[in-house]
Order: sequence, then C-alpha cells, then structure tokens
Amino acid sequence: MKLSGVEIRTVELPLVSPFRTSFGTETVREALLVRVVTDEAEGWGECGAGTAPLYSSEYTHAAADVLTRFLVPALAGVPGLDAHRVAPALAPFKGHRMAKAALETAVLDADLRVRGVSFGHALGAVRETVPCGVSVGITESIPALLDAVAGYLDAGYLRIKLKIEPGWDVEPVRAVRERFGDILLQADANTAYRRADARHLAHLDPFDLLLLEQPLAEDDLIGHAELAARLTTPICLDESIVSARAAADAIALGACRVVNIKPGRVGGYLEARRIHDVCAAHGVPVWCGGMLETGVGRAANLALAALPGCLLPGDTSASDRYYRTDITAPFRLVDGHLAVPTGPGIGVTPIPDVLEAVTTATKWVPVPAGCHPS
Ligand code: OSB
Ligand code: MG
Repeated sequence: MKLSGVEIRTVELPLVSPFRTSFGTETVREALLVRVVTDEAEGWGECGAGTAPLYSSEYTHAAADVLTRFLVPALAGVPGLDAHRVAPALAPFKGHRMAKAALETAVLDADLRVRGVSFGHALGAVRETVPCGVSVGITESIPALLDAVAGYLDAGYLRIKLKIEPGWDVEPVRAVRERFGDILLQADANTAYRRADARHLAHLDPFDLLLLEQPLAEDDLIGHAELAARLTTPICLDESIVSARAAADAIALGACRVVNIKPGRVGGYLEARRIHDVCAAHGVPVWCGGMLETGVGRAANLALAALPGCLLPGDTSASDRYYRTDITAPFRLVDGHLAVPTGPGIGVTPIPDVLEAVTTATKWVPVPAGCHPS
C-alpha cells in the first residue's frame, strides 16, 4: 500500500448520561478519528485519549499534535507499508501509545479491506458474538446507583462494573450485591488508592467480586503484588499494562490474576494480541476494556473480545449505553451479547452526515512519497 495522507478529525459526542470516575466527570466524549488514505483503500482508527490527561498522560490535542508532527510523517517511505511495519517505524518516539494505536489500526483496517479480511479473522477471533458488561459511573447517591444498575440489568448486561473511589466503595458494592444477588460484579478504582489502604480494601472481600481493577498507581506493580497477597478478591490491572512486557512482569510479580486489555493503552491491536497470548500462556484470563469508544473503536474492540483468552465479559457495551446517535450503525445488545463485525477490516464506516455533524476540527496531513521502492 502507498499512503497518500492521513486525516485527523476531532469529534464531540454528548454522552447519554454523565460518566463519573475517580479521575473526573465526562459529559461529552471528545475523540480523535484517524483516516488513512492509500492507493488501494481507506482505513479508520479511533484514538482512546480523552480531553484531559486524567486516565493516562495522553489527551486529544496532544495526540493530534504528535500524529501530525511525528507519527504520520514517520510512515513516509516505509517500504511495503502494512500494519506490522507501523510500530517499528514509530518506535523511536516515546510513549503516545493511544496515538500510535489509532494510526496502526487505520493502516490495519485499510490493509484488511484490500484483502477482504475481517479484524476478527485477522486477530484470531473464535466467537461470532461476545458477552457484554457495562461500566457504571459514580452516582450522587446509592438509590441513584441502584436505579442505574437495574436499568442495565433490564437491558441484558451480563456483568456490572462499579467505579469506586475512597468514600464510594464498600457501601455501593454492598448495596448492589444485596439488592441484585448473584450477578457478575466487579469494581474499578482507576488508581484512586494507596498501598496503606490494603486493610480498607479487604472490606470488599466478602462481596465476591470477580475482580478489583487497578486500585493503585500505574507504576506500582510491587504495591499491587503486596495488596494481592492481602485480599481474596483477584486484582486486575488496566492502567499498568502498557505492553506485553508489562503484562509478563505483572504476572511474574503476582501483581494481578486478571488483565484488562485496551488496544489504545498498549499501542494497538497487534500488541493487544501479544498481551492476550502472554496471559493465555500463564492461564491469566483477559477481557476487553473500553474508552467510551464510538462505533469505530467499538467495532475493532469486539473483534478483540472474541479471542479465545477473553474469558470475562468486556466493557464492550452497546451504542445506546453511550450515545443517542453513534457515528456508525448502532451496536445493539441481543441477549447480553454484541455481534462481532464480519465485513472487511473493522467492518463499519462512519455515516457521513452524522460524522460531519459531530466534527469540530479536521486536519489533512499529506504523506510525501518516500524514496524507498515498495
Ligand atoms: O478505567 O476502564 C476504565 C472509561 C474511560 C476511561 C477509563 C475507563 C473507562 C471505563 C468505561 O470504565 C469503559 C467503556 O464502557 O468504554
Ligand atoms: Mg479501568
């Protein structure tokens, strides 16, 4: 494939309800969409970064900037460009994994469209539909939380994840467990606790959570290992797992028994697949996380969620859990499951009118033909 340029588009989609976590409240999802244009096909990718660097160091404007100045130009002249050549070409640039992931995904999408192969097939998916969970934000009161959870269970979600933080942890977990009984339930702290909170977090143990996600800082694998030894609730890592090596380290240290895989956080679907494989080799179950993606990101995440080692329901919720109008044909929950797209590439494309309506900025970054033969 010969790359002629990359369009970097900022979109803003209002969320159907505010999403509050320990790191802030989102009412609008600001996302970057990357469209690569090649001589053979176009491809799409979505950047998981949010408006502010609160989940990780990345944020939308920085992602757009690094893509424009460094990442897209680095693909000029890569001979025989395909998705496998993207990460090596971008490796000199430190960090910015979500920006890199969006670009690699778009190249992979274009490549697979040319070859008529779906993302699921390319990654090794073994399921046509995937079981879905939902991530429930912090609410203003326990009754409001119980109402929200009841609505999601009525909609068919098979697993509930509660966002927690100091002051909103044991009581909401207890209330949901007591009201809804034997549901699949887990909690996500997004790094809100310290090592010294181990005794407090042990109060979650009686509630049979599937897992406790990322209680401590991103760089605190030892702290997670110490905490894991003091809790019966399995620790799952999200923010800490930035690569297959990080996953191998976390497993070797006993820092987690479960891994949340987000392709953006780890630099793309190829690294996500490697993490899946490392975890599978160690008997560590994984599941596909989410970053409030539009249909573009969701489509690719569903392919990942269909891998054999994804043994727990993911944060791969239906379009209407996030948006009144998604930018692709909406993903609908059927018996708690979403269908894995089967068309070439990610299997979906943005609906032009909807896309235009939510676009707040567009930038075209031309890629000059390189000097290498391809
Ligand atoms: O920690 O998993 C997280 C959303 C934004 C940033 C971080 C996280 C989340 C979620 C929602 O939990 C997942 C989703 O439904 O997309
Ligand atoms: Mg998380």
